[in-house]
Amino acid sequence: MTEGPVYSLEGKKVYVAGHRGMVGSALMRRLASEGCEIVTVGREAVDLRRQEQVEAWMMDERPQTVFVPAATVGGILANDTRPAEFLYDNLMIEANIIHSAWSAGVEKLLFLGSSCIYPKFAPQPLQESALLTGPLEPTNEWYAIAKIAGVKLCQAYRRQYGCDFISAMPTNLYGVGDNFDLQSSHVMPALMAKMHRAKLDRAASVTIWGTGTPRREFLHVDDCADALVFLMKTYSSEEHINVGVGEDISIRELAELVRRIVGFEGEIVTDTSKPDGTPRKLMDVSRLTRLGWRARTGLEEGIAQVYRWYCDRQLAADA
Ligand code: GFB
Repeated sequence: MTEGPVYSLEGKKVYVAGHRGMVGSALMRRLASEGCEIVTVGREAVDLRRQEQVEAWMMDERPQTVFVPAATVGGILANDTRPAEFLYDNLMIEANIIHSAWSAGVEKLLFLGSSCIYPKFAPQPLQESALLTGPLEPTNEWYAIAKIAGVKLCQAYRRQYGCDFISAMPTNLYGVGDNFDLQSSHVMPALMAKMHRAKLDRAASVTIWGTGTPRREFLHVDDCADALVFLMKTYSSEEHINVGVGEDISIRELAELVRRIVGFEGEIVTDTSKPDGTPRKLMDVSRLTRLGWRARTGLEEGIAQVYRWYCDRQLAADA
């Protein structure tokens, strides 16, 4: 593990792949103060699943630095019901970007995975060394397999070609720009949208999926973007590194917290016909902490900030 500021972004041409997504847009905001030139390309011009389009664009633009938050993502139900998309899209996106980054002589690349790469029953908190030590959670094994392949691609290009390609594994993320569609979203935006609607409708209850007992860790996307820039500058190693807060909460507790912030006064009921997924996904963030980074946004403060943004967006949409 390399420590200390070894890679400067100043004056660099930096490609953010997936700049319109929640993490990509947070990275764009965070990189604005780094003195670099940011380059992006929309899906209408380059489909990241198409090898020749990605290679042609990369050879033409020749960025020096690449962040790879681009991915097909979604919550537990989307992962469980769209396995082909989660596996194919993510394998293609990462293979195309990583291979063409090597061909175009990119100096440094950071690939983004997810805490679901770890085995379903890995010891908690999840250490980086738990990777590939047991079976995966079935609802998201397609996404997990693709993301594990991404980690391995970075390692392979590092070993064979000496590329400075690294991987970061963030925990569950939330923030402005999230997906609030109830079928495909993650739990945080789903709870916010459901509670908000129920408050307006003066509904008696809101239904949450599963038993409410699984535990999850939530990191604000602006903290995540800050960690990714920090790692780009200071981290250079074959081993992937966890990014999180190191604290978790049950889904039932989260629902109660969101209910309070939104101001919904009805009941919370559970729908146990829906999957729980992994019982617990708490990250061991001691390697990142030792490097000198820690999250700044408290959970309550973060949810309140996102809820204000959500309300403003709803008002604008209704106007
Ligand atoms: O956020 P989530 O969809 O993803 O669900 P995972 C987390 C927990 O919240 C599960 C429960 O136990 C859900 O059953 N939950 C309760 C809900 N109510 C709801 C709801 O209305 N909507 C949703 N979506 N969940 C995903 C993976 O797993 O997390 C991905 O499938 C990825 O691969 C991502 O890793 C970060 O944490 O279970």
